[in-house]
Amino acid sequence: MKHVILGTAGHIDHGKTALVKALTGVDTDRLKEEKERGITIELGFTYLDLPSGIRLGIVDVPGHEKFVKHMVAGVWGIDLVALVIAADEGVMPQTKEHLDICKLLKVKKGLIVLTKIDLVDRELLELVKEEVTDIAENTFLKGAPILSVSSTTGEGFPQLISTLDLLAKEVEERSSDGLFRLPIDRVFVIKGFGTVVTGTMISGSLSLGETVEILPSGLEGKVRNLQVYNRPVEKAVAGQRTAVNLQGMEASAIERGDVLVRSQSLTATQLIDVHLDYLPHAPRPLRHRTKQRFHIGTNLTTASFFLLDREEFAPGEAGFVQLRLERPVVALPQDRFVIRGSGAVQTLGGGVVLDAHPGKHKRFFSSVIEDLTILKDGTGEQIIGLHILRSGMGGITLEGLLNRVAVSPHEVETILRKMIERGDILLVDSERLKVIDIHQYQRLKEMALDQLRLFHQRFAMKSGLAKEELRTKLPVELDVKLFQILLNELVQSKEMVLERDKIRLPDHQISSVDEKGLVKRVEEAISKGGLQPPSSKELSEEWSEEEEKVRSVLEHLVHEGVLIKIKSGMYFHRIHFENLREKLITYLKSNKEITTPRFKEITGASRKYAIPLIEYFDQIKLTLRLGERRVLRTAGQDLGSKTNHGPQVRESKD
Ligand SMILES: Nc1nc2c(ncn2[C@@H]2O[C@H](COP(=O)(O)OP(=O)(O)OP(=O)(O)O)[C@@H](O)[C@H]2O)c(=O)[nH]1
Ligand SMILES: [Mg+2]
Repeated sequence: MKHVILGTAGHIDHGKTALVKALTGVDTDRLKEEKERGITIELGFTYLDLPSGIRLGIVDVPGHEKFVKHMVAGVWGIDLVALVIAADEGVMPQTKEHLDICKLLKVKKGLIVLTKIDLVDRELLELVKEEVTDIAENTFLKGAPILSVSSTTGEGFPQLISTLDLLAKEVEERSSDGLFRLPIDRVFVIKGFGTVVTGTMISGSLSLGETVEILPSGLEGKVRNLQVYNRPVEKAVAGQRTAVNLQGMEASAIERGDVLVRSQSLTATQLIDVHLDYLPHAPRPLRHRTKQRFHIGTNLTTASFFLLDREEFAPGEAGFVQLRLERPVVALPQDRFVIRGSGAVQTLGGGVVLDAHPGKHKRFFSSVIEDLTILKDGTGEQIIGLHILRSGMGGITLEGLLNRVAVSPHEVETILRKMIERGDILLVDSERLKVIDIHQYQRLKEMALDQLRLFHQRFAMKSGLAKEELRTKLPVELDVKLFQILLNELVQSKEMVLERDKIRLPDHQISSVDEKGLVKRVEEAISKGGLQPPSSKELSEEWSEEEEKVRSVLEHLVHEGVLIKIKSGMYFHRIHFENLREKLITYLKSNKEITTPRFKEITGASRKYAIPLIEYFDQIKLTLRLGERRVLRTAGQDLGSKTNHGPQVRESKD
């Protein structure tokens, strides 16, 4: 069954609620205060089954100027509007304001209903018709049907119903292939069931049992029951008036203006880029940084206007604005909004959301304006391309894109596949459909090569850079999968060489950078020092070399297994070290234990060397310290093995 939603609009007391009652038999004014004052305050909801079988959901709105905020919430997301005008009063202020609002919200279709015709003669009726034709000029209601009815006598209703049927048939059915969103217009508690929220489902679909989230609060819960027009259903789809019974959510934590979404599918925002139409009859120009009321969905907050392409909006002008919102809202591109004055409350303008998650912009910046022009007028592919480009070297997933474009998931996927095939973008992760702009990817490759070049320059004596270290040197937190793709490609194209887990440039050879023969000289100097070798500082001073360079040679020799690093800055030649080790083992085998002074005697070295050495033997678990003495820890094992201390030699950053 096709679902279409009709909203009423029009000045106070012009007979909107009476019209709905005459059509459906339902009095949507239920509140005590509404009954007492004879006016509508809150939105009213009911439905009508049309002759063609279409179910017409009806949202009845208040006409009172104080409740325009409810009216905006009610008509956001409707398919058709019935602009109601009492024949005995004609066009009044809220007739025009409601029409403005419908225009700004881009309501596509509707009809004009002249009510109370039982109170006027033919002549007056004709005059009102002329007046109505005038205000419909230049709006979506130009040429729309004008019906004359009396809700008291029932005159004109058969024609009204057949006209509604005709219009409803022309309404394009909404696709339910989109992100589920339900802007909440009512919250209440039903005894025995708990919290219920209602709203017009503007996109997507929702099924029983699904986990949902309230935005902006982030409260999560489950769908326990679902109703569409008072009937329980398993699944509700876009275009339906929907009531959702929520499990695990307190009604007091939810309010009108919140949005029900599928868990983790959308994020709220406080900064949005929009294209604004400032109404021709706005009373004064709109200045930079002024604050106005901002209506989106069923939500109302205050926005500060950051004008991007002009000093001010004169009435009738249109342009780009970045809005800073007082409270977070849920917004998607192509969503419509209305702004109303914050002092004298009247509708000033409205427009369309272009970017719901932008960065802060500078004013009068040509690239910002160019991008916003694409977001406003571009094709789906151009818009998606722009968002991918903007995601930079981090890339963006399908889910990320769905938060930024007003294109269905299916369409986004089709466009992405096309772009991948053409080579405009690169697929990073097929599971999440994560992509990166191809130029960004090329830049990333250049950066990786630059980093490696820089590393070789700084640490000429290091054979290469650890893979993981290269990843952290790149400018963004790189996706592991993307890094793997990048590395594979660079290795395959022979721009980099991967040896074990180290990467180097193909022309990087340690020998080629050692023009001064430092490697040999360092080895000789350390060897000559025996068990009292010179430090990197001493060597660098003696040779007038940069200490960094001497250190990198020392580290290189450790890596090659020529030297043993005992502690930071202290290196021994392997031959002397092994000699000492043999002596120590022999001594301990015959004496069982050794004291520090005795060990010092064996080494013939000063405390400066002897202490780090014996501690090193503890550390590699050759000896065990018992107070002032040390014993062999590995008694009974093959102590002659020379491989014992390999793993303890860690490459450190010093
Ligand atoms: N004679 C006559 N009276 C009508 C007709 N339609 C509505 N009325 C009366 O006009 C008054 C206002 O009607 P409502 O339907 O409450 O008007 P409304 O547009 O819903 O008003 P708000 O919701 O407050 O903006 C009521 O007293 C109705 O009985 C009609 O066709 N003929
Ligand atoms: Mg009413």
